[in-house]
This record gives sequence, C-alpha cells and structure tokens, in this order.
Amino acid sequence: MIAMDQIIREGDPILRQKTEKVELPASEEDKETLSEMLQFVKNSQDDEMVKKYQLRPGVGLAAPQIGISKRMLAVHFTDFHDKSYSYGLFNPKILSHSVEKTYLQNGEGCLSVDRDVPGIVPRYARITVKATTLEGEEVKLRLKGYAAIVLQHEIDHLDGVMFYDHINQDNPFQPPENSTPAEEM
Ligand code: 4LI
Ligand code: NI
Repeated sequence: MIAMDQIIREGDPILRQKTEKVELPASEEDKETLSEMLQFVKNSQDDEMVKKYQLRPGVGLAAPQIGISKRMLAVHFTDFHDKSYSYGLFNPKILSHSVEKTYLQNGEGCLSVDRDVPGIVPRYARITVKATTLEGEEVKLRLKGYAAIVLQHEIDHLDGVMFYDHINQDNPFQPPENSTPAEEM
C-alpha cells in the first residue's frame, strides 16, 4: 500500500524531470504500480483509511510523485454533474484543447506540496486526451471543467510542471483572458 511517506515532496528534482513513455503492452510491474496508485487515490477519499493512515485527500496522482519517472497517472473523482471518473492511464496525451480557459476559484493543491500556494491556475476549459487504460484499452476522453483541470494537473507532473508555475506572479488572482471559473465540488 502506498502511504504518505512515499509521496515525493517539492524540492526533489524527480518532480522536475520529463518522464519516459511506458512500453506497451504494459508489464505486470507497471500495471501493479498503476493499480496501487489508483488504490491510493481511492483510499485518500475514504474516511476510515484517511484516519487510520493519516492520508491527505486527493483526486489524482502521477508516477513521479512516488518517485517513478514514467508516463502513468491515476485519477478518481466525481464532478459537479455527478459524473464519476476512475482511471489508471498509461501514456496520456492531450490531443487538442479549447481556446477558452477555466480555473478553480480556490486555487489548486497538490499532494507533493505541503503549503498553501494562493492564486489562480489557468487551465484549458476542454481537452481531448488519448491514453491506454490499466485494462489495456485505448481511449479518447473528452473532458471539461473540473475533470479537464484534474487531468491537466496530473499530465503536467509527467512533464515536470508544478501547478504554481502557471500562477501569474504579479497578480495571482487575476482571472485569465477568455475564462470562466469551474464549478467546484
Ligand atoms: C476530502 C475528501 C478549496 C481549496 C477548494 C477532500 C474527498 C483548494 C478547492 C477531497 C481547492 C475529497 C482539491 C485539487 C483543490 C485548494 C488534487 C478536496 C480532494 C478538494 C481534492 C489535482 C488540483 C487536485 C477545490 C489551495 C491534491 N484538489 N482541491 N485542488 N478533495 N481537492 N487538485 N483546490 N487551495 N490535489 O487546494 O488532487 S488538480 Cl475528493
Ligand atoms: Ni499534484
């Protein structure tokens, strides 16, 4: 089981590296790792597990956050419209995105960041992601709002990008041009 002490924190250079593609079909080892990552995200939302293991709640986790520099991520959440998303993804890639942007009004948090970084993180309002699932299925996901934000945050980790890299230094709460805030959960 993945616990909080295995989560790599900011300052570790692995979080700034660009990750390697996973060779497909995925090895049993990579599948095991990704399924552990997905289980961690689920556990982090389970009151009993949170209490027992002092987990910090999150909706996504990328492999570099557990010290593995490979293109894999796990997400598990329900959006504002009660649509649920639960995926372990290999080699996710943003195929296209909207011009329009969105953002979480309360800013973003990250399991690798133990401090509050105030400010708006501009994200594309809609994205299309291609990936291979934990089950080995090729999928094309069309995402908007909160789901699009979460996937962009996690895919950024695969490219060594942290959410606060996107915050406007001069005016952290200035909404980006062409944007509407996302509905939060
Ligand atoms: C408990 C049980 C207020 C502050 C509102 C909590 C179950 C922030 C929001 C959760 C904020 C669950 C979240 C992310 C933010 C803030 C992530 C609570 C877990 C809300 C997820 C990856 C950014 C994702 C909306 C600094 C660890 N998650 N809140 N951002 N939730 N959660 N991110 N922003 N301000 N981060 O953090 O998993 S994308 Cl589900
Ligand atoms: Ni993060």
